[in-house]
Amino acid sequence: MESVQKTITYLKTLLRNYQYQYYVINEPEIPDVEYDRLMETLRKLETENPNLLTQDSPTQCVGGASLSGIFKQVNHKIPMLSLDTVSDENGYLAFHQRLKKRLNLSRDITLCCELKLDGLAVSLLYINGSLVRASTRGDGLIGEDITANIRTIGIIPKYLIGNNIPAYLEVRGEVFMSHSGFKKINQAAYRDGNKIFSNPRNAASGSLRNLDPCITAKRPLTFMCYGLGFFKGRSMPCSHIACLQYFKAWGLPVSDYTRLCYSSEEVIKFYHNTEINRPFFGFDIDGIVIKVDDLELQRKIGSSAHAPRWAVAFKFLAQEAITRLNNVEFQVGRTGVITPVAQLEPIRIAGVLVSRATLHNMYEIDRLGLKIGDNVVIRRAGDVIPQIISVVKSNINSNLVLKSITVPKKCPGCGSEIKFISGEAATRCTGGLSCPAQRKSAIRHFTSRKALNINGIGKTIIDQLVDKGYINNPADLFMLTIDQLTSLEGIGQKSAQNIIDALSISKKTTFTRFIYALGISKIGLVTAENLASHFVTLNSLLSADLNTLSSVRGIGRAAAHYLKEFLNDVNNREIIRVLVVEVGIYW
Ligand code: I6G
Repeated sequence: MESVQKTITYLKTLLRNYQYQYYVINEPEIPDVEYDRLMETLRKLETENPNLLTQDSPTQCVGGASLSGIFKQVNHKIPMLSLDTVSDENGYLAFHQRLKKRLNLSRDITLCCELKLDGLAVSLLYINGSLVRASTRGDGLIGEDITANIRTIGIIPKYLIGNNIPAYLEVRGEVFMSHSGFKKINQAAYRDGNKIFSNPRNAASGSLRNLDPCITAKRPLTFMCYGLGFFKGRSMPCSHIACLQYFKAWGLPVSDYTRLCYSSEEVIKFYHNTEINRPFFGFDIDGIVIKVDDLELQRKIGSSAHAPRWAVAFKFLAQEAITRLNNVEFQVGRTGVITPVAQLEPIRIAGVLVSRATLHNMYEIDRLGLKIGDNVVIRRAGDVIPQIISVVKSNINSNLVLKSITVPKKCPGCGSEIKFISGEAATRCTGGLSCPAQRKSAIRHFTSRKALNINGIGKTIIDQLVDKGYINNPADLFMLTIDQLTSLEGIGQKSAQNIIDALSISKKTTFTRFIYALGISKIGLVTAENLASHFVTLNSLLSADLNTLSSVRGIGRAAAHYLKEFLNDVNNREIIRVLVVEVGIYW
């Protein structure tokens, strides 16, 4: 018992310190996954030993105290509570059961399901339709006055429009930053030597709790309403969803994704669908929020000191985990761009074993301050390639010697010179198609599923074919013989014939796939489709000038330039001729 008490005291001190770093000075020292893990451990110990639970425990507090003395204080007329969380279906079903028991209803309860945005909760006060004050949640009872900063966020109306607006209306919601906005401000910060933010949430928080509104104004912040606070002077509807609809009619931003559910099965379906859509929202969410929709029932159920009992946050499985960076390998892509790839101590994240992560470019390594041997936070979101989010600064294993990462001076594929392309923060091999690594990548791209979709020819086969000198470009694939294929490791007569057959089948394709398969810089499937429908024939594409190319939808100046350069190259034109005239690719 004594040792449990000691662990609880230790965890409380640790978590209070992290909460201060996170909520007050906005400089978290540990990643969110680590914080959540410690909080969960403390919560579990307190549940198992209820006599050791105290009101001042971090598990019982909403979060941040105020950055005292800097912003004016605001008393919340109705406390801005936190949310209880569940992290699996059983946890959710237990919440659902509790609701039914408390309400003693035989019919199903109508629930309102919303996205749980990963931002900062704020309260907006409108008096007679004008925005007069905005504040942070703070400790739930007292927040900070951030009106001047909130006024710089374009999407938040300074004046409400429409009818029946209560004279006094408090609206609550979340301020957050999109992935594209985050990327933009970090690129600018890197260029100007300013502070780099570790994630969109910190960027939003740092931008909002900033003493100079002119700085906030330059930050791409956005906002979404999630609920009603105190109001006076007019009645409001009696359901949560209707309140959100009123907000929308008054010009406030609300999510179109919100849905009503009428059973626990529907809620769980909504949860899984949202998880599938998660990588495509363009902003961070960490779960869904489920609320009893009827405001009268909400009042009946009530709240604890720190969270309403009528709502719960159903969090997604952690998509982040901590592991060690073992090495960084430099890969040469089909256009010669050299990309650092992290080799990791394999780790399971949301059920998938991850051993590699993209690092994009050297700027990313600099931004993260990454060294070989570091413990790093890895995020895996849906089908997207895993990414390194941050370095765990408090590396406990401190007797490990960390090694700096250096960009190779020559191309790792062919030894040619390397050129830095400043506009793209990329490093490129100058060897062109004489670089075997580029040739391999270009051929791999040509055979890939979205390109000519040639089954049975993977990376290892292409590597061997290039290394043996059997192929140098995509057109050579079609000249391969059974003897050449069976001379490769692991290829028998039958597999060789299957490859020949697959190559033959792939000759019938579409103009879009053909353009995409050429692997031109900045020409993805969508731009290839635009080019195909604009030019219709190969000859008109080949003879287009720079102005015509850049007039095509989705083709910017950089893409038009790469396209023209590619199509002007005599070697490329010859490969295209062989593919169409001699191999007989058609669409
Ligand atoms: O912090 C929150 C985020 C999102 C919330 C919330 C929410 O709904 C989508 N809803 C409530 C009721 C509370 N906090 C207290």
